[in-house]
Amino acid sequence: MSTIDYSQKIPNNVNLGEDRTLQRALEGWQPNFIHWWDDVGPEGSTNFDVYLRTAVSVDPQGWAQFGHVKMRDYRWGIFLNPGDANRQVHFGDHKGEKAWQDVPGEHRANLRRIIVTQGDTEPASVEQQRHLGLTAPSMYDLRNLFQINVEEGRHLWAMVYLLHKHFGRDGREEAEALLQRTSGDQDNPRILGAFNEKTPDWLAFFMFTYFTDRDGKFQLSALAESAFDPLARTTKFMLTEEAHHMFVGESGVSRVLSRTAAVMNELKTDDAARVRAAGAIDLGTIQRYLNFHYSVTIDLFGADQSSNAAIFYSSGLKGRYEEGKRDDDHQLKGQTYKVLEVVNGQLQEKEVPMLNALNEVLRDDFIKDSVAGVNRWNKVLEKAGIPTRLTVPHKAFNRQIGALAGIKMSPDGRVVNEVEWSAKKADWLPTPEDFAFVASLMGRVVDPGKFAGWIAPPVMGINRQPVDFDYVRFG
Ligand code: BYC
Ligand code: FE
Ligand code: FE
Repeated sequence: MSTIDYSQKIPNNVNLGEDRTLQRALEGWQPNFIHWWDDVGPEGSTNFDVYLRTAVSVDPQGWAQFGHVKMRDYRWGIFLNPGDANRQVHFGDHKGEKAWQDVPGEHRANLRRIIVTQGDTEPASVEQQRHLGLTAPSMYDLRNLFQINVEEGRHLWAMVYLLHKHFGRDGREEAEALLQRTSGDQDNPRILGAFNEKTPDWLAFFMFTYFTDRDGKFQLSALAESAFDPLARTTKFMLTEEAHHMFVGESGVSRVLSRTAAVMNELKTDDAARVRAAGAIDLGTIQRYLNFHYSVTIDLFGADQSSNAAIFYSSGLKGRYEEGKRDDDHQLKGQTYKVLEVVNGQLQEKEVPMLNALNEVLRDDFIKDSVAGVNRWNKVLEKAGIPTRLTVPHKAFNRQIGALAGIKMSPDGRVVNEVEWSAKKADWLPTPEDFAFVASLMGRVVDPGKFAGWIAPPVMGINRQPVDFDYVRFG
């Protein structure tokens, strides 16, 4: 198995030492990355020793090693899954041809754009989460936040490697620009909508890692099918790290629900004000956060009809989720798919060429996967004997991208008029008052084994360590 060379300035399994020019270019980018990390990375974390996993191999059996690491000294590196010399393009117009080790000239602009868009989300999420360490509900959660942050930093490295290695001068310029755009910045924002939103508190963080990191799972899976082999191999390895990010979100929301249910049972109430007064987050607020994060995340899949999506697929740049497991012709010409549109104030299905609807296909795969986890959250409520259930809102609710953008839609899928929208909006999306309440619960709890009152402890610690392990040592 290819182990990773940690003796190098930039740990890697791509024989970086053999390509001096590339190595020098990346070593030139490295201090800019560290500068960016110091500037907008996790606030105040520089001297913390954190129990982090670091990739030591790309072998799925045992790829990571755990130990206390100074945040600043985390070894961000470049790791590609092993290649297969006989790999073939398995979808689109080039199906059956040999997979590409270099970028074909005619696909260069599109590939660069995909890699830049992917790369842009990674530092964006670190920026969005930078203040959360100050209000961690426990040392365990603080460690998980930092783990995610360093790995999103590594995902940025993954894309920057591809830009530097395969796109020459404009690749290097794009790599610089990835450190210059800033989440939420007026003049130079991140590329995609969800990555310019705030992640103001830990409930938002758990929803983000459940829903938005799951967009990562689906987009990376689609890129892992790419005919451009280095992109496929890089994203495959990123996916091994992604599972933990979504776990943090799913288990985080479960633990919030578990605490809320306990308070509701203790007080024998479902009254939001009483639940809040007891220091737990009422189910209505949780549902509104869910509605928000779900809707901004499904926007990340792009317009429901997109000629870009058709080109990306036909030219082999980006496949479908689990392309290899599907039994159709993997070219999709002449096939159709149903998308939604509004005609005379009514939602209607419309059959369109499937190639143009591939953003919608991926969004629908994402939706299925998301709903499964929401059902697991509902099991927590069910077990506690609470009759309320969480639901994902209708696909057209609160959309900003594609044919459904700007439509006034209730979460249960009715087109509503302006008056009803204004009257009900505060029931459907988090209000300033919800944010203020959740913010009021955010204190810093960092003694080993202690947890804030609004969240239950996890069932297990990290890497079989006890829940009260000292995951973070404050220097
Ligand atoms: N916000 O034809 P369309 C992750 C733009 S998450 C703002 O549909 P296309 C992570 C679009 O760029 C995974 N703008 O575009 C998670 C286009 O702009 P131009 C991220 C948007 O190309 C958590 C225009 O609207 N990876 O890894 O078919 C933490 C027309 O749209 C948005 C990827 O996304 C939006 N939401 O599809 C850390 C993979 N949506 O050209 C990390 C790479 C669309 O008119 N990206 N626009 O100026 C892609 O595959 C595609 O670019 C998209 C868009 C699916 C995003
Ligand atoms: Fe990522
Ligand atoms: Fe992630």
